[in-house]
Amino acid sequence: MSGEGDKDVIEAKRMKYSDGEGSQVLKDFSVTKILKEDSKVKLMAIHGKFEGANDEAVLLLEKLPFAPKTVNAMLTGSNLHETLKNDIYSTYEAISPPSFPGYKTTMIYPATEKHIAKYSEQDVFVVHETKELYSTVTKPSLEQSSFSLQWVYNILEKKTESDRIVHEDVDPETGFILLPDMKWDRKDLNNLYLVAIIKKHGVKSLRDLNQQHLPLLKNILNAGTKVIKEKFNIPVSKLRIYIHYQPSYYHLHVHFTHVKFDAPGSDVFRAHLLSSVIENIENYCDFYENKTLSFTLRENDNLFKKYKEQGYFD
Ligand code: M7G
Repeated sequence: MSGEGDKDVIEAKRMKYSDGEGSQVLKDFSVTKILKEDSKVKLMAIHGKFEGANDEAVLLLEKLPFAPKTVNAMLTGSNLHETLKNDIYSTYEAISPPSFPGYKTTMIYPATEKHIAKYSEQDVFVVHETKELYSTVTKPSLEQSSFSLQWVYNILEKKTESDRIVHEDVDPETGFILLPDMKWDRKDLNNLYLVAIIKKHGVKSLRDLNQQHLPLLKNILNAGTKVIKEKFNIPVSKLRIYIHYQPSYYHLHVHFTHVKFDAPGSDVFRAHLLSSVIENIENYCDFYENKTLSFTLRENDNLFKKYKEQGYFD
């Protein structure tokens, strides 16, 4: 929880951040712990603090992809330090000019214990959630503790990110807002990542979906793919369109990613193709009420603790 005294500091950080003063924001940041390091996707998650504030922060650092249009200018402006030379082979450590993309930073501030856990390296366990386990373990646990949906409501109420909206359908039952996901740099189309957030409140996840949601799901699929073709010239044959189960945020949303982008959470334990979801419900209206759904949990997840208390992993 934020102490009263932190409020001004937090607000100042927020303002600085949204003003685009990126380089200034991290000046008084200090690292408490490296939560996760992934050399394959070049990502690091850091737990840290700002000088003079009691609140915790989580910072995600991600190396950005090279931009084909500017690669030549980047190379000619770089400083190279030779690290190996052998016959025709040589390697260098390169320092690119300041104007070229270095890394992308995502800041979560103030971060809760759950955010710190979400981005920490942890042991992973598989759960096969039956209909009964959902109602006795998962559902009560979600009601007790899940991530705040404030950012979702801010988008739906046009308080934030409204200038980024790619498409909006205002229908209260079948409507949604399509906009860039926080994970996308909004530059490289090969990494395109949009998220469709439904207007209707109260649909928590895949588990809640039945035939009454078919018009909504079909609308997201059809209108979403149409607008992505029009605005980004990416055809449906290049899109991976899916719903996460379990999601982090329990207000139904659909992920649209470029098929070339190996998006986190696009594996069999998490991603359910929207087209298959629609077909399953068309075939069996209560498919997701009855289906055993498999997913992974990490040892610091609240849900993992609930399953453990029930003796699920014994
Ligand atoms: P999820 O399946 O609930 O959780 O997806 P995950 O984060 O574990 O994948 C939520 C999606 O919303 C993710 O792809 C997030 O990157 C994205 N997202 C989260 N937040 C807090 C924001 C935000 O503030 N703005 C936008 N545009 N996207 C967000």
